[in-house]
Amino acid sequence: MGSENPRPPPCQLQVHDDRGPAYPLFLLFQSLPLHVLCIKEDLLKREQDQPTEDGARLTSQGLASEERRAVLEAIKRFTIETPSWGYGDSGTRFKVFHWPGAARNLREKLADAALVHRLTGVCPRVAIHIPWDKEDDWAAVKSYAAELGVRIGAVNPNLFQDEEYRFGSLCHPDPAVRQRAVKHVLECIQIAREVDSDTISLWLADGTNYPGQDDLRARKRRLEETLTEIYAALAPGMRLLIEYKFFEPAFYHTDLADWGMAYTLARKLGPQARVLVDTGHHPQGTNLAHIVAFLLDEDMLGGFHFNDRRYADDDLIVGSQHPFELFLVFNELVAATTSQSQAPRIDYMIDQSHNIEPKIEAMLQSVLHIQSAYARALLVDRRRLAEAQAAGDVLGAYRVLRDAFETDVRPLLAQAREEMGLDPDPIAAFRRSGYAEEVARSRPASKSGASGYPGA
Ligand SMILES: [Mn+2]
Repeated sequence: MGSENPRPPPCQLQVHDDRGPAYPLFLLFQSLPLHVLCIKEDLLKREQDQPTEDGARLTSQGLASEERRAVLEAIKRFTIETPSWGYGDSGTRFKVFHWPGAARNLREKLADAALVHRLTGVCPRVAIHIPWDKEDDWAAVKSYAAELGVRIGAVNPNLFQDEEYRFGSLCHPDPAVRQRAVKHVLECIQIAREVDSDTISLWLADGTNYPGQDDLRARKRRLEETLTEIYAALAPGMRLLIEYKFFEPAFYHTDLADWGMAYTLARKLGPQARVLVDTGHHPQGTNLAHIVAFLLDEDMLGGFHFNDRRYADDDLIVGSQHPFELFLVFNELVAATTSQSQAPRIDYMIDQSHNIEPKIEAMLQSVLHIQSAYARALLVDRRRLAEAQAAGDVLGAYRVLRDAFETDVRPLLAQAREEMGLDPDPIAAFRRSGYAEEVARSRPASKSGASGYPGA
């Protein structure tokens, strides 16, 4: 049971269960009148500028206080799932650099993820990847995670690392290989049952490299067939999130290339299937906010894999390259979920690998950037926006969004953390904690491969 794992610092926060009623933050917003949702950022700015007298007056009376409280409560309830693979060494096909103290197995990954949760208060779930995180005793994993104050989130099957998958997995021309892939996903469903997870997050590396290599329609039909078999094995209430990507590792075509293909298959499968948007899986210039809005309106959005990118699937820190785009995605989420009577369940997950940067700090930075984007989206004055849109006021509408985006939400986020019994600055708290130094001492580097993701 990993006696080499450093003891985590004492837990200071109350772990809230976000698996109860789905997304209570949205329910909270639904219970408030629309004008309360339309936060006036000028009030918030005044409060930040004059944090003593004026701030006290604003927070102690009337609407401003009510608005601020709604935003604070929403921020506190918004949870983010972190990925086990983000805590271990990873790299490119050129080199995997070892980070001193990087987690070497699932238990160490869970310990690091639990620290991220203790510091932020909003990361109670950890996604796992099979077989990278494969263990013999899942009941023991479940209780170890619970001891640490976290639990297992989405189970991610791996359909790209076996020799047999050279020409694909669920779409492979050979039925025996397809059955092997189905069997692996069924094993993941079983693992999910054992760790009390209700989510299978499925990404396929399937595709071809050359025109004519395989029959595209035949591959589509094979995929429908194998996914149907998988869907039938889901436990009641379990979700199958279908993740698309337009290229890589295949370069001519990818069997699940875009949201429309994932949507079509999810629709055919049934209500337990939804689309997962990985923010790094689109061609340059794709409008992510539009895809999110469309899927939300069709109630087909099941979750996110957040990361940022500049050229390909770079898996960089969320919001580090295109913060305005991240804000616009959250703007659609807030807009859609506050106007619906039944809030959809959407899983907010990070999918990153950290090649040259410290793993835990990179994860914390991503969580903070997501919280900033969300908080800013909550500040959008939706009444003013609707008025500007109705009046054809192009730039007026744009400025409503821009005003919210440019609002400094750090004081709000700091207050939310303080109310949760947390340090207002999780990264500073992490740097002070000595955890990085401790794991660098107690986790010697493994001597295995020096290159090839995730071969560290
Ligand atoms: Mn992903």
